[in-house]
Amino acid sequence: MDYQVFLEKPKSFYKNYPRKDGNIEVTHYCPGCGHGVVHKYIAEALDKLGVQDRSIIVSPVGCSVFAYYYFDVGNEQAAHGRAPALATGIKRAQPHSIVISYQGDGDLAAIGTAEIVHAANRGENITVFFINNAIYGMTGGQMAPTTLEGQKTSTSPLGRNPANEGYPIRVAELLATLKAPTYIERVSLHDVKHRTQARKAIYKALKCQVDKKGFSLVEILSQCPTGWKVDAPQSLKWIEEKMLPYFEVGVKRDLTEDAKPIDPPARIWDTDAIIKNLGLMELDIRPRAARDTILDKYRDPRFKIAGFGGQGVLTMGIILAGCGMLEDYNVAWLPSYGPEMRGGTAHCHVTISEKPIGSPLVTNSTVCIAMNKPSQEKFEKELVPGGLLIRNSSMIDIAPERTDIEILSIPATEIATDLGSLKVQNMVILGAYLEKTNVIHPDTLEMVLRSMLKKAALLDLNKKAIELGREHARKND
Ligand SMILES: Cc1ncc(C[n+]2csc(CCOP(=O)(O)OP(=O)(O)O)c2C)c(N)n1
Ligand code: SF4
Repeated sequence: MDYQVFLEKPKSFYKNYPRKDGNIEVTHYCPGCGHGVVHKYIAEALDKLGVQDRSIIVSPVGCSVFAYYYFDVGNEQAAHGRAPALATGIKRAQPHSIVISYQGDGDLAAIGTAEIVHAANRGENITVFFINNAIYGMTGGQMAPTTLEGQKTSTSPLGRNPANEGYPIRVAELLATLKAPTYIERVSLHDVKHRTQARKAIYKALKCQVDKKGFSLVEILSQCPTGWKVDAPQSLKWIEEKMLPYFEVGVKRDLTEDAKPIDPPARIWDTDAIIKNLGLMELDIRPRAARDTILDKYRDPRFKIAGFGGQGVLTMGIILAGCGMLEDYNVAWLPSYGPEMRGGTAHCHVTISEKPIGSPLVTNSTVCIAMNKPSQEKFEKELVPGGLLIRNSSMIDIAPERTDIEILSIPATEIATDLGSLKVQNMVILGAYLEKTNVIHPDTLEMVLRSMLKKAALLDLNKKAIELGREHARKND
């Protein structure tokens, strides 16, 4: 007998969920939880729109953090509340991708209030699914910004009192007051009729993004039987009786018909325009180090630059990143602040690469610049074999331990002192590095310095320091 399958799992789900050994067919959600229903509607919509292979879901912090075990699409997991910011970055870097920010009410409306408001206000072409279950589910039922007046939670044991905790926030209405969003609707999961509408809204929000029409958000009133301490059927009644009167379902904003599809500009940052703005037009053609002359071992450098606060290590990182940017490399600069502002140690991570950069964090550096002894002790060991250690020998009285790396010692503090300013010890080192590796064209460095240093005397001093660094590297090579 021939069978025809009418009900099947959406293709945008994995066939099995091997999150844990044993039951590979079910999710980790509590019985009766609304998250699973919403997941299903999203997966169905992705199938229907034919965008599974270019979709990326940003998981939040909350019960739905494990979305990556279920959806067979790309995934990034954001820090608490930051999903719209991460989604923005992904969408801008990969405009063709379909990016979903999936968030609970603790995540979106408490710790992440700023991120969602600004993503909506910028009209990012992303889709947000906002699960409003009036509580923090994952952490055991604390009060959320959407907790109802009088609702008892573990942190409002006498019931939410607006005089103490404010009123429940109506996120859909709040965001609908902004000018930029295209589509915002609130739906509910409490009965079949409302679930049908939820399914449609989820599809429509995703279609809005596929059609490049801008920011869309669906707020979903979703049951959390565990947090509400009721059983599954009672949780549906709870939505109907308690939530619906305050959180009115319906469309809050819909410009999907009128909105014109927006194609993102090919480049978000127009470096040529920036150069003009900085008054550097006379160098019309951006210089580039002749890339084919750079030795393979110096290509795509990943730096750890470290020293005392005041030795200019963060500035050195910014200058290097700025140079890389002007030469059309991908760049990342990640400072590590701390008590260094008052004279402790400081360091930064810098990557300059022809390839896309997965993370700004540098763990296996190819270049370590140590401006003082603790920096050499700490970061020398992170260098890859064959990596380059540049050490400020004025401040480091111990020899490097590694024998499998290249070492360039330079008395940068002494040279800078002789020049009359301790402040340029970083420039001495920078000059030495660039002379040795030829990664950045000298004219590029000058352009960056001129954009940062407006006083001619200061520019001259820095240029002299760089030249002395170069000279030292030439003599000691
Ligand atoms: C920075 C940070 N603060 C707090 C937490 C603890 N935490 C984990 S989940 C969560 C709340 C999640 O609630 P909600 O967003 O409503 O999602 P639900 O679990 O209800 O789906 C909190 C506060 C955390 N992981 N990280
Ligand atoms: S705690 Fe609530 S939101 Fe979390 S999985 Fe259980 S029912 Fe769902």
